[in-house]
Amino acid sequence: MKKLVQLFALIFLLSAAILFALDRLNATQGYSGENVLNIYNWGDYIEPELIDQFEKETGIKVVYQTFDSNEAMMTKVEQGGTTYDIAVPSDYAIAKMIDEDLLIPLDQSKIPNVKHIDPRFLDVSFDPGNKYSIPYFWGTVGIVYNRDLIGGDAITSWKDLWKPEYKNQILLADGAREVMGMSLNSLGYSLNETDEAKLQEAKRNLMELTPNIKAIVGDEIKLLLANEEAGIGVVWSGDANEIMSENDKLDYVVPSEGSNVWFDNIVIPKTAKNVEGAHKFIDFMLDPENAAKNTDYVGYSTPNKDALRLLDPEVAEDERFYPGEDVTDKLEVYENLGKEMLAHYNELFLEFKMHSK
Ligand code: N2P
Repeated sequence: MKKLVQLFALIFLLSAAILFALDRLNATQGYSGENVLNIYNWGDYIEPELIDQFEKETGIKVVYQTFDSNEAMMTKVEQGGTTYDIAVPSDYAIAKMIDEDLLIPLDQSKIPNVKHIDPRFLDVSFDPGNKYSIPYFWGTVGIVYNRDLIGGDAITSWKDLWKPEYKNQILLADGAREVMGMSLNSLGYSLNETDEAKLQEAKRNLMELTPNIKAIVGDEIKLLLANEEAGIGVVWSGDANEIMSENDKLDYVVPSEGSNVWFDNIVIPKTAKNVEGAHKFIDFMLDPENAAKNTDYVGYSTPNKDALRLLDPEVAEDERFYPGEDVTDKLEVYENLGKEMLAHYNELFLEFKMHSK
């Protein structure tokens, strides 16, 4: 009997050892734990081939998820349910995440390719010294319109969108800052306004736009506009760039009242499990050839000066998508207005959204 117990104990120990060894083997082969990289990025915001290439070069398996607004992304990261190793917030969202201690300081020694970034995009106010974030893409918010569908005059201002002839013609990107910013700018206010009376005025102004709104949508906005389901879209510049190459009746304008210039940077959330892999990914995306390939595919503006040199000169010279500092200096970056004010912007936007359904 004693022998039998010893035998069972031995079998138990041996199987435990085998299971442990198998688990280690898996980990080094990229099936679990350390060799997985969880990426959380905007929709349509990476050349898929680069993910394959990164996996091949590093042996790291990428798990990829997308979002379509900073607000949606921040809620998910704050909840902490999924532990992302990489996220790509915009300027004000980065400042907010730093404030809330949601990000890991970067180890600059592991990101030598940062030397390819145009200094104009480094050491900016939302992340002094790039302690937490590295530039990925940048752009503006503006209006894409279909010359044939809207007829008449070209659109030049935010105010134009309220014209009665654009009934049921407008698609809006689904972002609280973008839509509230559009309304504030059209009234001549800053898109960082915090005065309650002006914010309420901006909401009422949006309510008046309702008859012209066809839908408030995510990434499908590009398909709908390219397929001429609507004549006008309030979009991020790169989305306009992408569909303009598919439909030559489309044009893009940054409205005369002013607009938003934004910067999307890569960060490592505090909950990251693969910090080493995250640094490798950041450096990989900064390699000029990879960045050029990425830019070609997504259509957004690259902050990578050495990638820009590898692109068709027509791309880099297109003032609509690479406006000079003289233009961008007149545009506003969304400021981190603080947790409560940002929540308030969300509420006002949601009230408008419910109303426009
Ligand atoms: C990509 C969205 C671009 C993000 N679909 C603008 N910050």
